[in-house]
Amino acid sequence: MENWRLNKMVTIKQALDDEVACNEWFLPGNSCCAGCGLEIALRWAMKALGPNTVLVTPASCLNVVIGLWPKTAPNFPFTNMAFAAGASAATGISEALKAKAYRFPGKNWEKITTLVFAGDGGTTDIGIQALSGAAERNSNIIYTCYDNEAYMNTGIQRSSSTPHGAKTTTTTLGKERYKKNLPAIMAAHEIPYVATCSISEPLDIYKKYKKAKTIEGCKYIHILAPCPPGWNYPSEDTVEIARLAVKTGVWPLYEIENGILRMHKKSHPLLDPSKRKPLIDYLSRQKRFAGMSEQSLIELQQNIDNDWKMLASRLHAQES
Ligand SMILES: Cc1ncc(C[n+]2csc(CCOP(=O)(O)OP(=O)(O)O)c2C)c(N)n1
Ligand code: SF4
Ligand SMILES: [Mg+2]
Repeated sequence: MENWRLNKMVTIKQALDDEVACNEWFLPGNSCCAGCGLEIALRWAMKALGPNTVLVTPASCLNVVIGLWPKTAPNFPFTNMAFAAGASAATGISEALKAKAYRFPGKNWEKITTLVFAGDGGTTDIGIQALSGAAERNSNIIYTCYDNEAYMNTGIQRSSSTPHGAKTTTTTLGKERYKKNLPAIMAAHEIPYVATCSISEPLDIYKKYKKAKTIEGCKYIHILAPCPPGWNYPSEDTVEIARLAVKTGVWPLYEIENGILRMHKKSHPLLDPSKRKPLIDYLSRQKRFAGMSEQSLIELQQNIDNDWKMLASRLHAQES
């Protein structure tokens, strides 16, 4: 085995500090497509959270790929939920667990984590009012948006999380509008924890979920999860494409804990635009961006730069 690969494996092993993390909780043999980013996201989130977790899954690819009992992939309790109701169902579960802990002290009901894993359609469009309500109530849940940037399960329709220029079956010439910045919207709710992740940084996913588990209240984690059939690239490129999203600045990695923004070590240097890889390196790997006009490219770049300026001004305000 190549040395760098061996070193990386040793680092990962050292970081997975407990037995729970060395186990698999979202089992292989499920019906995800080859190279599915969602599968990597859930696998690593569950390594951090362990089986003492209840998963709520609104209508989405995940809803389907978990499979049918007794051959279901999650090796822990989960519930399928109506499309719009992920956050409200999770609030109900977490309140029920609180009531159980009160009525039956010493049984560790309060140690169970309530987790939502919802797609971008289920989060940025149809689930946003339930999510906003849960955030305002500060419900004790971890809400995850796994973002494959379209309604994949029903045939690649655009969502408000689809980026400018991307072709879907409902934006055949490329989407005109820009991606909705949901992490920023959630941060504006002033919940205790908001984070972004990429499936190319599994240890970052692991650490952020470990942290989220210890925080009381509403936690929001948004994971970029590439999708080979939806983004139109070869399945073996998933991790590389997610990595390019980070390196080009398309997807900044950060966390906002009690209002304090911290950039991930791979994103912090990119506050300087000259350190970012060219946007085209990311776009040219995916056929959904094929044929994008020069003007669209410039507009997308401006939109990305504006998001970075917002992050930089927040960091600057913190420091002064
Ligand atoms: C109220 C309602 N409208 C539409 C659907 C059909 N539907 C099921 S999954 C899905 C797409 C979900 O997209 P997203 O949340 O992005 O998850 P993904 O499929 O991309 O994983 C749709 C439209 C539904 N189940 N319920
Ligand atoms: S369509 Fe995309 S998100 Fe859905 S299972 Fe396949 S790769 Fe995963
Ligand atoms: Mg989606």
